[in-house]
Amino acid sequence: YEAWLNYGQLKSGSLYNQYIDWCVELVVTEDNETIQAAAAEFIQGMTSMLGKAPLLTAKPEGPCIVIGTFQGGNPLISRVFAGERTDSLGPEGFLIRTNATEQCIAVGASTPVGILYGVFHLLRLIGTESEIDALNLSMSPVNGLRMINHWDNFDGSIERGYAGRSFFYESNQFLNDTKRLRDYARLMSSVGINAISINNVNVHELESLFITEQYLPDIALIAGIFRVYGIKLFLSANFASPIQIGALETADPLDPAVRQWWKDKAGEVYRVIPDFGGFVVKADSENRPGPFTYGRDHADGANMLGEALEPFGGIVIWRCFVYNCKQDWRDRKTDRARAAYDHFKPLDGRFNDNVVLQIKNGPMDFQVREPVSPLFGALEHTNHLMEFQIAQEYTGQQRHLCYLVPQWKEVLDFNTYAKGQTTLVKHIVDGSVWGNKYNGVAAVTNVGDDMNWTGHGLAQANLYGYGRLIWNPELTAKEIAEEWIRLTFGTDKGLVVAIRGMLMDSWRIYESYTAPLGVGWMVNPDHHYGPNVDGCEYAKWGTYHYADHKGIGVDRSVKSGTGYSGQYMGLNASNYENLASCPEELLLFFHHVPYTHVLQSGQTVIQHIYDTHFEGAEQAAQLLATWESLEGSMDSGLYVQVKQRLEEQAEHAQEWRDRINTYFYRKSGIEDLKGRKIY
Ligand code: GCW
Repeated sequence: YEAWLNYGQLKSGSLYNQYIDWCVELVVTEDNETIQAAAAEFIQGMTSMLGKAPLLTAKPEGPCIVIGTFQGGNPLISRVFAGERTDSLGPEGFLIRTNATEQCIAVGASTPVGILYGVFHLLRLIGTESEIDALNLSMSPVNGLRMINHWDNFDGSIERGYAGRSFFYESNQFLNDTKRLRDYARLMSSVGINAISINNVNVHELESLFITEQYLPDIALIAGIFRVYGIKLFLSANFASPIQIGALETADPLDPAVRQWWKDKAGEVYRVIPDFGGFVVKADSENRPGPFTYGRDHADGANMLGEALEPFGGIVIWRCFVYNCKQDWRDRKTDRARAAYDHFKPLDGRFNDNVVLQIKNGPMDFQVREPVSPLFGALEHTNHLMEFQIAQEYTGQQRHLCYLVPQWKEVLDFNTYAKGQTTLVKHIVDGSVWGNKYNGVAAVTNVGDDMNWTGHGLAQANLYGYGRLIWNPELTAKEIAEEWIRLTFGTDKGLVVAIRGMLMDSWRIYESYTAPLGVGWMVNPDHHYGPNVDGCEYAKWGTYHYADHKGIGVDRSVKSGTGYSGQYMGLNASNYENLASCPEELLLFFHHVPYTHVLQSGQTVIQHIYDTHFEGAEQAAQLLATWESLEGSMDSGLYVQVKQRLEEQAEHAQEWRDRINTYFYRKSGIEDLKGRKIY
């Protein structure tokens, strides 16, 4: 339950002595709830890690830890950071300095939340057993908004939730479990999350009422807990609210009465929650209402809400997941991959300053492998956020191990060629390329009321890793994995290396026994779990692989296909366009090829499918074997829980292997060169 904040007892030794020496006293002089929360966290963490509580004091008598804002009047902080240039730290950054003369380790920041982040960092250093004798650190988050989206429903269910039920609601009531909410806020804040939307983007009837006086007091309670930890609360809003919960007959964004309704509504919300973050909106997407009903476009819709929130400093986060979800599978012209770009690129420059578009990382929907959405780089005059999915909807639903940080890193490191030869996605989303006022990353979370938050114990690494990565996209996936393991399991070398290896290999393993070469979607419709090669093939959702007896893949070239590859810039467009230069992991995303097409490895596509599926299933079994070798070196409850999931994964990987191999063997009639068993 404590996850990476379990603050396990450290072993005695030289580092332990170092920590004991420095942490005799904790000096705090400011009476601010966030700084007090930081102090409480430090005392809890140190007491648990060292078995000895630091003494809280305003005047130290010897070596100490001191925390405070630069302008907060603490003389020790003033002396340690005298003459320091602190403006570039920003409102959320912090400094940590070991000062031998003053006999202290000082955590300084411009704001209380900076102090809190600094304290969490110091605890992380100690928890991972790092030296603290000579610290000289300056850290600030790279991304402005570091957001979590919940898809929790008021009835307690969670759309695409794989870790139990909601801990916000049950049976259309607020649970108001303040302890759990506070612990959740601590977890999120410890990895730098500063914004959380607490209800599903599919806003149903009762959730539409969240912005009324009936429920605002409950929401305010959650916002109050979040506030202490530097987190702004957001709500998903129903675009049709003026009709649904107001007395209007239209939700037309250009209708003056509708505009006034939203302005009044914003006023009501801010009276109860003065620092309310704003609205997240899924409009004209998968049957949700939106401006299209009134012949208006997304800029009209988003700007109307922007205008209403503007006087209060709120923002509108408007999702770009807009596509035709009633496609006829016979229609080979419409390409869902094109949709976000086709809808939003023409609107670039028309959005208000406090409107932020939220774009899924890929053009389809969080598949195990997709190209990066071509909207990154294409929007020069519009605030926008990246949207990732921590919830493993298509990546094993927290029953399979799939550490997603390497995937997210690939996306962030992608070169768009948008402004010169090197224009990486991470520099677009952090706002530095176009100078966006609002920037950052959001992600659909993977938590629920399961005791361990994420169902699969190792899925906590994705939650932790998401926060750490978007705070600083320069961290490597391996560093992040290692940090998480050390904080969660302790610093035993063998354990760290083994679990790190499992995490680092897991995405590739999952990819290899599921959908080959970027084609995606070979899952059961509705719940999206498990193999079903044709599960989405004749569906209305625009999700096809077009396998026949000769070949497979979607031709998205400009020359002969849907033209999607033409949405990219620079070398990307030509690389994807041409079969010869298309990166092979995305081959079937961009091209339809015969099974006999020869890959760079010298193997045919069909043989590649057979090989990767056999290997993937073997590697899944190996994950289990590695885990079993760790028995006895960790808490047995955790060991058993993860073991059960890995057993399921190993077994289920065989199902994937056999279904996919059999399907393609029967379609193609081509034998496996290695003569393995295919059914
Ligand atoms: O991937 C799809 C999911 C839906 C989800 C939608 C979205 C919240 O299957 O469950 O709806 O994406 O992102 O809006």
